[in-house]
Amino acid sequence: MKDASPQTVFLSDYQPFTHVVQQVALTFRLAPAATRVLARLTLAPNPLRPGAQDLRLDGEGLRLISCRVDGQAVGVVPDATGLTLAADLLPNRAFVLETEVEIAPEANTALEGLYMSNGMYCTQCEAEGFRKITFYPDRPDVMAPFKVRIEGDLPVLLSNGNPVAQGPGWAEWDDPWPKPAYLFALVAGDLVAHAGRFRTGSGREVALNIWVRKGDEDRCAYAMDSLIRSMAWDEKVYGREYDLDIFNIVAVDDFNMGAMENKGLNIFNSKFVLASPETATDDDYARIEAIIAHEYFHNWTGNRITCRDWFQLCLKEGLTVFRDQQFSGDMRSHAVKRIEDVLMLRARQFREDQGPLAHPVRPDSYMEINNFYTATVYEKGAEVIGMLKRLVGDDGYARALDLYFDRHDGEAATIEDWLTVFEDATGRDLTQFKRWYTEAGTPVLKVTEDWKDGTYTLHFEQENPATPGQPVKGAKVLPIAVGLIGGNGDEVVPTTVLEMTETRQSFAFEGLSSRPVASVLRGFSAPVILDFPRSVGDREFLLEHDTDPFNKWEAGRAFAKEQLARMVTGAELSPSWTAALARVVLDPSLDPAFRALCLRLPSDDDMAQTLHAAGQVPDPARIYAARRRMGLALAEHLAPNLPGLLADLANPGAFSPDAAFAGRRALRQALLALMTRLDDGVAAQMAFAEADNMTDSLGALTCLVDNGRGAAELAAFAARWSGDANVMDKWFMLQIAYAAPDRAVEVARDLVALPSFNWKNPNRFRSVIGALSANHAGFHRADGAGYAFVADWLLRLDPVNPQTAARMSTAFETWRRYDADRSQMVQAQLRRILAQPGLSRDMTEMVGRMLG
Ligand code: B3K
Ligand code: ZN
Repeated sequence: MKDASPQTVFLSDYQPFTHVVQQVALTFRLAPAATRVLARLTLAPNPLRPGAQDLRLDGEGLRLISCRVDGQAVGVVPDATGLTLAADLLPNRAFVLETEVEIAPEANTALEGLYMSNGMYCTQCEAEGFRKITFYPDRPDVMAPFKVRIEGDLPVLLSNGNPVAQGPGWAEWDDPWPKPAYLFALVAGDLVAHAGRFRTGSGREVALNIWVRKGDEDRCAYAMDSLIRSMAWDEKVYGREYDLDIFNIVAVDDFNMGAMENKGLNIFNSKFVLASPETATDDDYARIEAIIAHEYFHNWTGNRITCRDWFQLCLKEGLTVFRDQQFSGDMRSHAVKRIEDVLMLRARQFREDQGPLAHPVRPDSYMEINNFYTATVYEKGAEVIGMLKRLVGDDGYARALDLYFDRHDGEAATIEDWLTVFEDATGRDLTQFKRWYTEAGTPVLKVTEDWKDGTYTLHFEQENPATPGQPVKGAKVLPIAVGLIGGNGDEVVPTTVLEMTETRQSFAFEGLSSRPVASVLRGFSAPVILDFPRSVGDREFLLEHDTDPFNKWEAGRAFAKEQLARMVTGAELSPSWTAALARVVLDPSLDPAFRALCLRLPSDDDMAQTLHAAGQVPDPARIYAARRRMGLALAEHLAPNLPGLLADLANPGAFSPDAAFAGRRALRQALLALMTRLDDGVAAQMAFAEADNMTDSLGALTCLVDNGRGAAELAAFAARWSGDANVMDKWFMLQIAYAAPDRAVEVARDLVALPSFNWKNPNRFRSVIGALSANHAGFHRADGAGYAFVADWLLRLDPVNPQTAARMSTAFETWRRYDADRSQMVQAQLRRILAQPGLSRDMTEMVGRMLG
């Protein structure tokens, strides 16, 4: 939606809506170019807003056909953003407002509101898409029961709630649970269902369906299994039962994000539903399980209890991410899950927090709310809940959650409500803790230690860096989980949570017989940058002996980063790093998935972030070269062991997506990557030829491409999978992400010239533009060609799909890290984007913030 002068919305301006909506009845007469939407709203004055009030309804791009109040036609003319009914047109009691509008779903390329994807109608209303369907108070605190009638010549017609009646060409649905408009959904298509059943704890039967295009039904089993496990888990762990007779999931190919939790009718990007061993990698399986769970868990955390306004987004997203992380940990491995989550947090959220787009977990203003579905709201929002749980304990957390569901069921709540529940359930004062919600930025936790007369002391100092609009901040409450390990590897002080509330604080451990080695910030107990200079000996010791799996991994990680930081300045890699890492990799008592994570070298972007945080100017080409040297040294060190390890890890018979098997494949893949550095691609070529599943096939192909090989294999892959868009996205992505830095832009240019580069499809667009920005040295190459390429494509996508274009623009959020030439080139591209006439509100806000 074009918007010449986008307005800023402020949290402090919140007011309840003028009216309450008691009931919504919608009729859709579907037609691609001219769908009619009849809305019958039963409204009443809101006692919270006394006096006669105008009724303002949101609406964008709607052709108004008629408008009636209690059956009487009223002459009103909509403006660009909605419709106002003056107070004198409205009775001072309950009344019925009927509108009829016309919309054109086939012309909707923004994929927000009602749109079409491969002949199927589908909706996406969060955050503000419902206003593109009908005139309505499109805000989350207006909750109402919805009845929906769909008329259309497609065989499957779905909406929220329970099915009421259907006949040829029509269907009626009734959702008894009051909901905000952002949870409305409609789907109409020629679809088939993969069906299942679930019996709730109280004995109600729920029909489950995953609706897909014909031919995809046999790729739904894993998603269905994940759904059933999610439903059982939420009953067992949170005491939350499902509350309708039916739960539908629909897979769609054109979708701006992962999935959407519409009440009783979740809509998914098909890449997060469809899986078979031949087409999905182990990572895909894990993501499907997590996203199915996430959307299902929203039924309680998001739908039954929703957000008062969009500033409270983390109330549902942070909590639901936290819940899906717990679930995945229970299903798989808590240690591995925690490491993966922290890798993601650092790669996305720390990156965001350290740049011009930094914002609090609960922002206090926005121009376009879609720009705030961020790693900060989601992932840092989940970390904040993890800290809260650690501070109040598992029992306190369980009591608080029970109280939250009791007290706020059916309501639109706030972060204040959430914290009050914890205060009431546990008696703890959370005034200071609330800063985690209101202040942006990643705290830096500096640690020093001393040892004297049997007393070991840890000295902590926290720094809360300035972020846009927030120059000065108070100290945060930091739960710092610490354990002390004796020289023989025994734990002399088991994990203890130190609560830091001041800028500087020391904690002493008395009565020790010898100097211990401290394991600090176990389980990554607070989302901070830990600045604790350690000796090589301590790092080696912790990598070998730490009983906390996160910190065991972290010891190797910190060690690798220190080595890389020295190597970019030309220093040699220390053989003690290689030897220490090899010991972990060769330790058969350790989980293969954990060993695979230890083998994963810090990414180039992670190193750039780390060097920048240490006050240096990162040089992308040098970082890339140092990481390649480090990988080669590790490969050479492990060379004698590689053939044996690879043989031991060969697939034992039929494919299973289980965590245990996936872990073996991950380790094998990491070792194959090392082998490919040494053997001219022979092992990877063989692995590619023998692969009977996508994990192994794509893994082998990645090894080849990463070493400038694999032309024949890429061609064979494309020939086999050209009819499968989700698989072909991987093919696009891989070639660019793993291209040699000086070739990445050229590879991307060649790929966008292919007829199969359907750039209006968000998955395909991301698989090219996202892959180029993920190729750190390629994107940041010195002549600026990477920047120009990405900017060109953002400008092209913006008028078609501003939401996805704005999201992809975060490729540029790190520009301040780099040297003057690069910074200037990025700024020039950002200014070029900003100068584009008719630039979307989404992009205007993002680029404006990035330029600062
Ligand atoms: N709530 C949706 C995200 C909506 C994004 C709107 N731009 C999916 C999720 O977080 O579960
Ligand atoms: Zn969510």
